Amino acid sequence: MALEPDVFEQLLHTVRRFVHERLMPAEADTARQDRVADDIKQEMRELGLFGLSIPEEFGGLGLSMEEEARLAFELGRTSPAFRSVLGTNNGIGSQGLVMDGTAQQKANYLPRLATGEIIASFALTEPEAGSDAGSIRTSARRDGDGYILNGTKRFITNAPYAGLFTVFARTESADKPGGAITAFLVEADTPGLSLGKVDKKMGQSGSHTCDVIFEDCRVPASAVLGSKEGQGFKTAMKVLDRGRLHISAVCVGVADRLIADSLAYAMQRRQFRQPIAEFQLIQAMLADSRAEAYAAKCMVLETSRAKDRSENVATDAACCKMFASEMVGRVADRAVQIHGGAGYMEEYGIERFYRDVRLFRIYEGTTQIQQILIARNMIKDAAAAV
Ligand code: COS
Repeated sequence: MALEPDVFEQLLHTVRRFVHERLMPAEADTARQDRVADDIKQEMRELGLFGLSIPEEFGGLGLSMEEEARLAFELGRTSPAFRSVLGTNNGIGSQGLVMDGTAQQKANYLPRLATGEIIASFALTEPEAGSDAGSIRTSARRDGDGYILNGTKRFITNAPYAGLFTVFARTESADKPGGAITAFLVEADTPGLSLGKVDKKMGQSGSHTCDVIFEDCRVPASAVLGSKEGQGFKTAMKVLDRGRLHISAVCVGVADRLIADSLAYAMQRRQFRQPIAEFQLIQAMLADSRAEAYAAKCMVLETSRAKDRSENVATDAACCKMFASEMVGRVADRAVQIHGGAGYMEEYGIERFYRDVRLFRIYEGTTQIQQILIARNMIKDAAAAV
């Protein structure tokens, strides 16, 4: 369900102002203190930003994918750490519940996720299972009217603040000798669930990840997402299809920001008695960045519209994630180059973006995983057409 066009334009305008007036001025402090200030988080709640993709009946804004992408373009124009605060409630943390949860599970959790009262995290990755998501080892053993979870999840975004985890674990299965993957909704205060120490990262300071450890952690049978065992892998894949589009949109936003900063710097910085923007080698970098960001934007919007028409966008979402995340890496590299020595200095903030964007090529599926997905689907489609 999309919003009325004028209501959406108003929201877009409000978010744009919030990004410019509140978030951009707070970027350096957030990075230095490695913390998003509580008053900023509160303003995000008041703006409804935790519930962008949660249906209206559960208190969210129920944006269409296209609307969400357009909003993510705006949120991308500042440090990715800010977007990360609300990223999991809108994306991988809540979408399993939205797509596959039972009516009772949705009613129980979605309203609180939409307001930001609780933070949701997606616990798939493990020490031995990253790209190969199907090989997770965390186990969920049936025990009377519940399950006992054991295992460790790694690099879990927002885990230090999460109230709810969507945990992927192996349950026994008559059809699959190694067990099937089942998703569980596990509340953070469940006995047997503990957190590791917060990871030290290369960038995106202010956003946090850590291990989530399950030691004989008992959950009721009602914690099985959708009340169906063995559906977890498909849920994870569907959630990631959507998440990849959102991340692609954020990449476009960051690229636009870096292009704007690079252009402003090039027009004001003088060398050889003229602004460096007059030099064709600088112009080439600006033009390449502009064209690539525009291409990514078109891809994201086109794929988002297809998703809103309920088409299968698994291949195109992977194309978007691969292209947009690689694109923003190139744009950030050129931004450093255009800024020269200033680009390397903390004070100008460009080096921070350069480090921040490196993650986009890795999480929610590496570039190499996207390549595999795209090619595999091409081959499958071609074989099916014969
Ligand atoms: N939507 C719905 N179902 C899907 C799907 C999708 N997008 N993709 C796969 N499935 C289904 C398949 O149809 C298949 O179902 P059946 O068993 O009924 O045939 C099942 O899921 C297994 O799919 P597949 O054979 O493709 O699984 P693989 O183990 O080969 O996994 C990749 C493939 C590599 C694509 C998967 O492991 C992956 O996406 N890895 C990256 C994980 C990731 O992004 N991690 C980041 C951490 S989360 S921030």
